[in-house]
Amino acid sequence: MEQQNILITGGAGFIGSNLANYLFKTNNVTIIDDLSMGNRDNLTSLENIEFIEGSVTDYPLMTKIFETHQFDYIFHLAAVASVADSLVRPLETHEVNCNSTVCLLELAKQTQKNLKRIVFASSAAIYGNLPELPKKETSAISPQTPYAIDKYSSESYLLNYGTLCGVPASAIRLFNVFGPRQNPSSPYSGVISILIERYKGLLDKQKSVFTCFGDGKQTRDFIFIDDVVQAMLLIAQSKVAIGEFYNIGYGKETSLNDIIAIMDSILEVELQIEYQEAREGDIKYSYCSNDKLIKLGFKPKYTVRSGMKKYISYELGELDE
Ligand code: UD2
Repeated sequence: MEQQNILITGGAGFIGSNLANYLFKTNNVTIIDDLSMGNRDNLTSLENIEFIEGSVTDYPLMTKIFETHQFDYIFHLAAVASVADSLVRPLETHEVNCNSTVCLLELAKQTQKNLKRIVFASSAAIYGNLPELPKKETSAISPQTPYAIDKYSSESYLLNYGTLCGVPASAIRLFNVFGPRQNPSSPYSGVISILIERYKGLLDKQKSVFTCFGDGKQTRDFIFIDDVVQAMLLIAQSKVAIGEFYNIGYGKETSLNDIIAIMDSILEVELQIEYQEAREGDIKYSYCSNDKLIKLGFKPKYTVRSGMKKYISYELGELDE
């Protein structure tokens, strides 16, 4: 992508900052982030980056941004990413996870003359707990939490209403993304970011125990962030992806026990595990078919293991990014 004007909402967060760090070298990037989960330090440089601290729910601010910029691409990644949070404070999370999308669409319709694509980050959560595996884009939808309902609702606004009002849009349904800059601070943070913290403790010779909810046999479609960034750019630039949604995963299931075995073997240690009751509402098995994405031209560069190696070496300071 050469010299485009790009807006990334949630650009200081895990996925947004990795995207921004890739794009800023050859593009002008505008970021809006309220720093609720993200961190300015996630951005490797502020060159070519305009950083606006604020919320996507601040409609006067969003209006000002849209009236003073012309974007080629918008990546709408800002979200309250915690399912648990959406159960505790559904009105607030609905504002961020759904209403902001309607606002962006309206503003794009009214002000953006050059817009080539808006890409929205939806979630595997919308498939819910139905037994069909792997999840295909044509699989039944069963959103069961405010978080999942909002993600599906946003997706529907984007692809249907977006098409109606002439805003070119695509949605991505993210499975379990891992990699540098994922915030491990909440119990509902990505499990691999929590595991990394436990391994750091172990390597620092502290007492370090990982709490595994359930028997560890639950599976997920873990995908390394660098491949997710490439998938997002591919979708954003593919004309056939307008009005479409894509699963983002490797199409492989890996159990939590296997993830721990991979990390143990890379680090040549043995992490202590304490098994507890499975979390209420936890999905046992989840993985996707990524055939639609592959057909679009997606060529993953990593596997779970090689992505994990890169992540571990980044976290332990051996890899300069
Ligand atoms: C993912 C998404 C979530 C939502 C959900 C929909 C992430 C980080 N979360 O949740 O936003 O879209 O999918 O289904 O991508 N676990 C432990 N110990 C821990 C933490 C987690 O055993 O300290 C288990 C957890 O119970 C689960 C597995 O690890 O069985 C993966 O947990 P997760 O929170 O990383 O991801 P997931 O798929 O539950």
